[in-house]
Amino acid sequence: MSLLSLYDLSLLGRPDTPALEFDAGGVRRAFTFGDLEARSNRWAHLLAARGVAPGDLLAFCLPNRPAVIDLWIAAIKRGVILVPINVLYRGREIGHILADAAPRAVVTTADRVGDFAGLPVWDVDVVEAEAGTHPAERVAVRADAATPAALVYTSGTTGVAKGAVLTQGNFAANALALLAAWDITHADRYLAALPLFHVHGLGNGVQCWLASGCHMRLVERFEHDKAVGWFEEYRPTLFFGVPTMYVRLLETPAAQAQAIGARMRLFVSGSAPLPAQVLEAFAARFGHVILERYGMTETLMNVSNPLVGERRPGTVGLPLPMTAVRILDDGGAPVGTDETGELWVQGPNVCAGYWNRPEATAAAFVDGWFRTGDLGCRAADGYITLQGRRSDLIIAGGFNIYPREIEEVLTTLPGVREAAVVGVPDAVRGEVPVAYLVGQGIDTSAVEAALRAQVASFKVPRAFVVVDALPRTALGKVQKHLLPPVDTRR
Ligand code: MLC
Ligand code: AMP
Repeated sequence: MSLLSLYDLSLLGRPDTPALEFDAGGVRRAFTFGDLEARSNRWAHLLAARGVAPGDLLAFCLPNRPAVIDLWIAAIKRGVILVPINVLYRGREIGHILADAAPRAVVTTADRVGDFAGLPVWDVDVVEAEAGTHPAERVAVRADAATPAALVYTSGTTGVAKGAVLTQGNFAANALALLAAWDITHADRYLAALPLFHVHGLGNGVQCWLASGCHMRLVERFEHDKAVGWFEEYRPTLFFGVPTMYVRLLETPAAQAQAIGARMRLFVSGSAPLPAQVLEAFAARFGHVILERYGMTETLMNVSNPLVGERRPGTVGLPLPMTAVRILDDGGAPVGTDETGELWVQGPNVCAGYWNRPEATAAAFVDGWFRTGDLGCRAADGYITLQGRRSDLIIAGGFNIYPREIEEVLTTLPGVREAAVVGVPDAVRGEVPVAYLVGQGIDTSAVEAALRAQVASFKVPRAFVVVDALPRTALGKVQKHLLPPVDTRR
């Protein structure tokens, strides 16, 4: 199945239905599905006119705005593979993606044009205006479930950011599974505050919206001091968020929270663990038990608590329709009930592999099953609980941080001989990174400033601790759990 045939239920089937609204500079822009069909056709013509052929890669680094939607639908129509880039990424992170994917061009905002050396950079405002000069008639290439739709970079289980090749079939299967599991229909109103450069916002939010034909209010980014106002004014029925957003929403005054909760149908959380006490506090305040689900960039969504039935705190629930989950020990044998093992998944939601990395792909896939690197156990009644990861990945506010990447940059800075980065618990972000440094005459403020210039702000450690030596095993491996505790409270 091509993804467009799913979108067509909305784009062609409900042309006069309001589809999308977005506020910019105090002005509301509103679009019907028919408008989106015409706009994306114009963008598809523009891609052709600018020499982007089916199968080509095109990167974008954009805050949420309607142009991302136009670009996405146009790329599906033209068979172009999009490469989303996190807007918080800096030079070296961007450089890695550009070197690895070698896209034809990148679409970005005027202020970021200088960040993308060595390839054509398209100013999104220029492109949007130019698209308006192209015809509104549909052009669409033949595509099927195996046609790649996006290359989404993730640090995955090994630390080097790799591009997961997500196909049209992956996105379609994920959308259909979520529509069925969460009963999303045209009657929903979805408040979209997740960034569209990650699969939570793009793979779940945008796909469920287009496949169901519901209404979407898109906001540029989640801002906790504005979020309550959005809920009050837009009156959504559906919200997808990372745990940090729910922690922020707990600050909502009780009466307002009750009123918002009374109008909502479903709050979904994922991308990082939702602490059971946040689920409980949210239920007390908003009158809703948040539905927690589990996914990955490489697999889109795998496991979800049920819409009807028990949403069990601390668990991610049961495998989604079409997805199978095995929990295996180090030798590849199934573990028993309540025993910990690695989750392996299989289904039409699982990516085709990693871009240009046959060895990483071969290591991740065994007999058609994808090794997630996540550890967990399954209760007798099937509910799955995640218990950590095989790697030392840190997840801060739903953004991934791979310690080794930060350690490598730190050891290039003046005075720093060795570095170890660990995650420490944080009430709002879930985890935050902390750095331990060994060296001579280290100026931690200078180290922080130099690091900030090179990596995304969420990766900059909350504290820098200078120590005499890093605790190591006899084989020289750093024993991170033996590093002295540090207070990161603000
Ligand atoms: C955060 N910041 C952004 C931003 N999000 N800047 C621009 N655009 C965005 N979209 C920056 C802020 O400027 C600030 O920078 C810092 O991040 C924290 O911002 P804050 O305002 O204090 O936000 P906070 O209330 O803490 O909330 C942060 C957050 C953000 C929840 C908005 O963490 C976020 O959007 N997380 C979503 C990540 C996500 O989509 N993950 C899905 C991955 S896919 P500074 O310089 O002050 O630090 C996946 C698979 C799956 O994992 O299962 O879903
Ligand atoms: P990413 O590489 O950004 O796609 O992040 C995927 C990882 O996020 C998964 O491998 C999990 O470790 C984590 N994750 C996603 N959802 C959850 C959840 N509900 N609870 C705990 N961890 C989660």
